Amino acid sequence: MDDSTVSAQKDMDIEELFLANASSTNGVDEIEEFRRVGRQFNELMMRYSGAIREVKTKLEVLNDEFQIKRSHNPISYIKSRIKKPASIYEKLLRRGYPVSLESIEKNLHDVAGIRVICGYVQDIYTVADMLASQSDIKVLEVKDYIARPKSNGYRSLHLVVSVPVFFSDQCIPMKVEVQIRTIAMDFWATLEHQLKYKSEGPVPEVIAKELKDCSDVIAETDIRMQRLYNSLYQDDKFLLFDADGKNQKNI
Ligand code: 0O2
Repeated sequence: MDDSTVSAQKDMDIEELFLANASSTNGVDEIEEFRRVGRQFNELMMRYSGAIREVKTKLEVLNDEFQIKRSHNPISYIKSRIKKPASIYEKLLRRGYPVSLESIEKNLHDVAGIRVICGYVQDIYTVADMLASQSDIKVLEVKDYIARPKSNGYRSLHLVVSVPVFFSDQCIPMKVEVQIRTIAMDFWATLEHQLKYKSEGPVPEVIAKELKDCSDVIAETDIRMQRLYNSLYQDDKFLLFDADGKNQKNI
């Protein structure tokens, strides 16, 4: 299947998607089978949605506690989303994974996604540490695109965590990708994503360079804002991670 076929299917729901890709949809049994898969898919998405609520509540509680104890909210706001069926399908194909419910659970880490937007860079690591230290949270993966930004200038801290979600008859550990970034990093990533989406094919080199420059300016501004915060709240000294991920640069 080529990319144009995949994108033409963007707005279909998963049941339509499976039906559209059936080798034959004549048999009643086959249609019933796809309906069954569709129902199981919805159930799986419901479980991811439960996982998002669990992690979001944890973050909100931590933020409230921080406000009371430290008079500072590390979290400005939180966004969340369940990956759309067509994006799930597209990612499975792009990565060469089988298109099945088991494969979604096994191979995709970002079906349930939470984006945490913080004021300062230090807040990002504070929030990540507070979440990771909870006894029912298991950190499966950390990608620190702040210590090591992507070559295009993308900065953000990504955690893939597993959280137990309780249902009527069982407790299931579910994966959630938590992206934590400053307001400035989010501003850049949102606009970069839109520009990338608008440009058909790869972004022209001159635009890519301009985007990278903007990212560097934003990163420098984040550091200056952190310094301002530190100069007002002397006790909250912050060590910025260096390129090897070690705490070295005191800002
Ligand atoms: P959307 O629309 O956000 O869902 P993995 O999941 O570990 O197998 P992947 O998918 O490369 O591998 O994970 P990674 O590196 O953690 O990045 C996944 C998500 O981070 C993306 O999701 C984006 O949300 C964000 N991201 C990563 N790189 C960039 C970037 O260069 N620019 C912007 N704007 N966002 C980025 P999706 O699935 O691409 O999209």
